[in-house]
Amino acid sequence: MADSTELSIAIIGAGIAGLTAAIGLKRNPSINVQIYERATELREIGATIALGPNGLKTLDKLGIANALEDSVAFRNKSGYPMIYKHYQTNETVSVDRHSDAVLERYHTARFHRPHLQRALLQHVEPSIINLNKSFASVKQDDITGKLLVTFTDESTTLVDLVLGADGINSAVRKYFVPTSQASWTGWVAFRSVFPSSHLSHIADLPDEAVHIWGPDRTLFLSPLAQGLFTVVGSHQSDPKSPNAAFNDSLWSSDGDVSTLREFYKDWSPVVKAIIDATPYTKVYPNTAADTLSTWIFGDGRVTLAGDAAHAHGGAFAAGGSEAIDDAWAFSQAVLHFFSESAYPNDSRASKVARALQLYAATRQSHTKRVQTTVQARNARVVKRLGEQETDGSLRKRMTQREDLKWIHEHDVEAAFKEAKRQFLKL
Ligand SMILES: Cc1cc2nc3c(=O)[nH]c(=O)nc-3n(C[C@H](O)[C@H](O)[C@H](O)COP(=O)(O)OP(=O)(O)OC[C@H]3O[C@@H](n4cnc5c(N)ncnc54)[C@H](O)[C@@H]3O)c2cc1C
Ligand SMILES: *[C@@H]1O[C@H](CO)[C@@H](O)[C@H](O)[C@H]1NC(C)=O
Ligand SMILES: *[C@@H]1O[C@H](CO)[C@@H](O)[C@H](O)[C@H]1NC(C)=O
Ligand SMILES: *[C@@H]1O[C@H](CO)[C@@H](O)[C@H](O)[C@H]1NC(C)=O
Ligand SMILES: *[C@@H]1O[C@H](CO)[C@@H](O)[C@H](O)[C@H]1NC(C)=O
Ligand SMILES: CC(=O)N[C@H]1CO[C@H](CO)[C@@H](O)[C@@H]1O
Repeated sequence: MADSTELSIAIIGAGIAGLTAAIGLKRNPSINVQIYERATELREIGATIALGPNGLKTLDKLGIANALEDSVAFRNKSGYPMIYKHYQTNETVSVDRHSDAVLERYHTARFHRPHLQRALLQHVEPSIINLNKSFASVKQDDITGKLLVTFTDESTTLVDLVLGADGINSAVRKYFVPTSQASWTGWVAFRSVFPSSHLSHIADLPDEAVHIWGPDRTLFLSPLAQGLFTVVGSHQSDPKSPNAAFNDSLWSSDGDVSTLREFYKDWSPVVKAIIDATPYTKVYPNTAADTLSTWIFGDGRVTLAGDAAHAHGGAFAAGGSEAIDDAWAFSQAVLHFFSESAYPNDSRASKVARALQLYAATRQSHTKRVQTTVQARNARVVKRLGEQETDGSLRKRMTQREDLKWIHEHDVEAAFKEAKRQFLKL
């Protein structure tokens, strides 16, 4: 008989990926899950985050329906995931559309990040979240054969499996792939979230999520739930240029609203009025890492999810949903091998290894395609820097956008079934 005792899992990072993975694993109460988070409190920081149909559907599958409610998720009745407007005329030049099959419930939604985090935390037993625990290393323990995880405060834990869900600068990823440093893409977002009441004097306020495009930058505007509004300005530099603007900015540091006012001074009156009324801004430099050749480390017992596995920065607003889909696929793969009746004669280590292979087979090629698409797009954007753009070519760029349904409507459940069929011959 194989050992029938519980499986123990350490999830590193209590972000979207880590929390969602823990929720997915709750279906088997004999699996012991602990989350280790570097932060000393689950502070509600960050600005706006979008989830597409893929992530919303996956949350629903996991029973996290509270995250889809209008009290936290903002989506518009027009049903367009995004509306593209001209920076001076305010015309709608182009729109994104959902496929007809996408239920309204899964239409792209925008969140104030703390609202989404709180919706996830409602499903996580607080006692499994260990704060002030920063991952340092993991190796095989000589006596038990288990994984010995060590934190920077020198405390340790013994587990059967480690999930590195520790974000874009993942310490777990760097531990196994020291060269995998995320680097700046040259893009900097200026984000703010504030009560819509700051804008009540503006008559033509957008009541939808709009992406306004100008020749050298864009502006994202959207109402959010609970009477909030978000403004996301942007600046693109060549990251390789030695004196690139904002090259030394720090994630979530204070920005200067007068920079925003300068950026948008030639834009439409409604944009200028909104920017004038924006009370503050924070700066978020966008970073991305190269694709990894493998997602499985530590003798088949360590893997990654979310930004840790495939950091491509904020591009296409896909990171949140991908983290959720990773977490779902990870938990399903583990549950497949660790359910009461499955594989009674296999060792725990062999089941863990196969679960991680099934997970990687479900997710790695899809997220690699997302990353390489983002890299190609970033290269095009940097190449265009400094070019004078005619109004005609701006409009052409706006209407000839790539169709990204394959990202936002990706069906992770179908991918999981296909991976099972190919990998397990089921
Ligand atoms: C504070 C914050 C604000 C953000 N705001 C936005 C936003 O406004 N808009 C947007 O589009 N995206 C934002 N993101 C990014 C977005 O959340 C991610 O792209 C996406 O959700 C992927 O989530 P993740 O769980 O993989 O990573 P993250 O959400 O980054 O979570 C990683 C978690 O791991 C923890 N961690 C890091 N290192 C260690 C370590 N060594 N040991 C233990 N724990 C560790 C971090 O503290 C964090 O809680 C933000 C991320 C963070 C951390
Ligand atoms: C976090 O852990 C360190 C090291 O153990 C400790 O010195 C510090 O006081 C802790 N911080 C909080 C807020 O608990
Ligand atoms: C901008 O466009 C929206 C809808 O497309 C419209 O409601 C609004 O009146 C316009 N505002 C201005 C200033 O033209
Ligand atoms: C950033 O650019 C400034 C000049 O604007 C330069 O002095 C500095 O060395 C650059 N820093 C980095 C990290 O490249
Ligand atoms: C497990 O092993 C037992 C004894 O060797 C055997 O009878 C049984 O068929 C095996 N079960 C599976 C699912 O392989
Ligand atoms: C263009 C459009 O359909 N806008 C709608 C967005 O949703 C609000 C209500 O949620 C409607 O009032 C707008 O007409």
